[in-house]
Amino acid sequence: MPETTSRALLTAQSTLWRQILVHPFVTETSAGTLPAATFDRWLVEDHYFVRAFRDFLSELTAVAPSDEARAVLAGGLAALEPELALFETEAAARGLDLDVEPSPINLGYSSYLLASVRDGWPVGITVLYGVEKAYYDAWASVRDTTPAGTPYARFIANWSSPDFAAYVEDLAGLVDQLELTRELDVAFGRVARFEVAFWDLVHG
Ligand code: MP5
Repeated sequence: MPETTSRALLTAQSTLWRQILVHPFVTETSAGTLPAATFDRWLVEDHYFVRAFRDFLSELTAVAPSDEARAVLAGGLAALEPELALFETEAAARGLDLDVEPSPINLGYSSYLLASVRDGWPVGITVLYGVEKAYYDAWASVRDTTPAGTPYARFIANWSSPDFAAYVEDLAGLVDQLELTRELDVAFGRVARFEVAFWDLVHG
């Protein structure tokens, strides 16, 4: 069977991808041992990221080449409303102010999402696939070993559910319609580096 474009992108980033899966932020969130202040830092930073990501999805939808692609992206956009509500409920329960200036890494990553759309659909959908695949792979890797009643369970469930898995597979299907180019490899590598840097930043 010939290698698909999505597989080839992942294979090229296998070292960074492994770091994403075994990052202490992920393992400690799963074990429930992540310090509350670290989770709080992540929650506030990621809330900013997800809002920028919503703008990115809207802009990417505007350049999508087919009804099929627009339908997949519409599903992703719809899922962001309950997700942002989860962030806001949790922030209120923890007494966190969400209206704070994001870190430079977060600003860089969020700005890169938006900038990638200017490079056209192939780069934009590759970036989208990377962002979602990173979260799916990380949280699915701990889904089955996370103890019941862990304080962060709803967040882990959000990105490791069967629905999210199907969405990420649909994104892979859109990427697989593209021919692999150096430009796509570079974009996917940037996403992998930003993901590790984001967790390094909040984990400290
Ligand atoms: C995601 C995220 C997943 N929330 N934060 C980072 C830093 N990377 C990926 O994206 P979404 O929009 O929450 O599914």
